[in-house]
Amino acid sequence: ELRYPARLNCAAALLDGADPGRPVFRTPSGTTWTYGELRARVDRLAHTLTGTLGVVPGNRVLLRGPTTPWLAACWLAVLKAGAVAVTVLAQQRPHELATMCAIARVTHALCDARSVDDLVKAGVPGLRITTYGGDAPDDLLRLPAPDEPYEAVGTAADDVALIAFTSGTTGRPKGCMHFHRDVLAIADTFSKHVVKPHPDDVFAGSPPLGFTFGLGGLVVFPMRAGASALLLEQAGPPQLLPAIAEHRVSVLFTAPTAYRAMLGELDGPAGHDVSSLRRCVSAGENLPEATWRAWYERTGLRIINGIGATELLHIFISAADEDIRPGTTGVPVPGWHARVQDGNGSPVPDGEPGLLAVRGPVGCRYLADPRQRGYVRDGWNLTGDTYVREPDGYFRYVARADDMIISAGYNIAGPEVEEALLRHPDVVEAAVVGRPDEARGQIVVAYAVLRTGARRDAEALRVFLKSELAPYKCPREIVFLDALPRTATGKVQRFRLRTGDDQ
Ligand code: 3SK
Repeated sequence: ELRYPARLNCAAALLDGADPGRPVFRTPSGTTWTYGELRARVDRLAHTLTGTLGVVPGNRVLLRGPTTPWLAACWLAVLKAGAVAVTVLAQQRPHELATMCAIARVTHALCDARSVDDLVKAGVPGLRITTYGGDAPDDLLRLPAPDEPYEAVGTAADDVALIAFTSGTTGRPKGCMHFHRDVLAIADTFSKHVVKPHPDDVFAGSPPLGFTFGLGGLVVFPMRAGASALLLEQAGPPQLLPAIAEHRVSVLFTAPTAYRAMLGELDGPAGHDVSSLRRCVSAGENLPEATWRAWYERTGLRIINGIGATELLHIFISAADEDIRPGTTGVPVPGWHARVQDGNGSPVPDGEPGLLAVRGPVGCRYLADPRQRGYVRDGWNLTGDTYVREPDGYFRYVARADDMIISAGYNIAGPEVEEALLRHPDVVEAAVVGRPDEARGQIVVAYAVLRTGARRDAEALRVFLKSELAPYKCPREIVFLDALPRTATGKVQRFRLRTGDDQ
C-alpha cells in the first residue's frame, strides 16, 4: 500500500530526491540541466509567481507551450508555490482555451512566447498572462526575483496539484483534479513496477506535457527515479528516431501509430540505431498485436502496452518484461484493481465482454461536472472501454464501449477489423466504424491510410479481409484517407468518421 506524509508537496519531493549534480533535462540542441540547476530555476520562478505576479496557494495557473525544460520548470514552480497547474495543449484553439479557463477558474497563465497569440485571442476576463522564453523585458524569466531557495508551500497530500482536461471525443471538456499524492502514486505504481527505471535512464517520447501520458513519462517518472529526460518540441517519428540514436534514449513513451510509423523508417535508407532502448511504452490507444509483433521482430524489444486515462492520471493496466502478452493490455498494475462488469455493475464471467471498471490510488474527480456520476459508480471508475478478462487474469481490449458495431444482429468490435486491416502490408493506419443502415441497423465501414506509393485498391483489400475475418465482420465500404482525424492527444475521432466528417 502507498503511504505518503499528510503534508506533501510533490514538486518538492521530485526536486529534492536526486543528486543535484546529475542531469535531469536535455534538449536536442545540446542543452543539459542538472537537478541542482533545475531546482534553482524553479525556486526563482516560484519567488516570481508569489512575489511580482501575486499568485497565492490554490490559484489555478494555466501553462501552455511546447515541450521544453522551461515548461517543466514552470509546472514544478506552480506546484511548489502551492498553486494548481492547468496544463493545456499547444493545439487547443482560443474558444477551447476560454472554456477551460472558465471551468477551472484560471487566474494566471504562464505561456511560451511562441504560443501566446491564441491565448490572448481567447480573451479570458481578468486573466494575467505572463510569457516566457521571449525577448520582452517583462518576460517571466527576466522579472526580478531573489536568487535564493524557495521554501515549498506545505500542501496537504490531498490538496489539488493539477487539473488535467480531457477533451473527450465530443462535448464540453472535463477538468480532472489530481492531488499531490496522485502525482507520486503514478510513479510509485506503474513506473516503479512496470517501467522499473534506474538513474542512468534517458526518457523521451512524443506525448506533450499537457497530456498526462507525457507529463508522467517525461517529467514525473524520470524525476522520481533520479533519471533524465530528453525534451523534444517536435516529437513525431522523423524527430524521434534520430534523437533516440543521438541521445542514447533508453525509455520511450509514444503511441501505437508512432511505433508503426517508426517501423517503416527503421529500414529506410537513413537507417537508425535504436540499440539504446530498453523500455518502450505504448498508450493513448490500443496497441494492435500486429504492431507489437513487428516491433519485437525488428528490435527484439517487448512493447509495454498500457491503458490509462486522464481521469486516473496515468496507466492502470499493463504488464512488465516476460509477463507481457501480445494482444492483451495486461493485468492491473500493482496497487490497482480491475474488473469487467455489466450495465448494472455486476461482474461478468471471465471470457465475456463487458465494461471495464477500475479502482486504485487515483480516482476520477471532475471539476463541477455532473458527468462524475456516470464515471464513478459504487467506488469503481468506469473508463468507457469494453474489455474481456481472460480466465488467467489478463485483460484484453475489445473496443471503446460506444464504438461497438451492431450489424444485422451481430456484435462487431471495430478494433478486431482494424487489426485485420493492419495485417495487410500496405495499410499503415485503420479505423473501423458502424454507419447507420436501414436494413442492417449498422454497416461496417473501414477507413485506411496506405503506405506512401501503395495503390488504393479497395477490391484487393476486400479479398484480403475475407481471408482474415468472418464474412459478417468484413467492411461493406472501404474508404482511403491520407490521415485519420485525431484529437490533440492523438486519439482517432471515430465519431467524425461515423458522421462522414473525415477531413
Ligand atoms: O488517455 C490516455 O490514453 C492515457 C494513457 C496513458 C497515460 C495517461 C493517459 C491520459
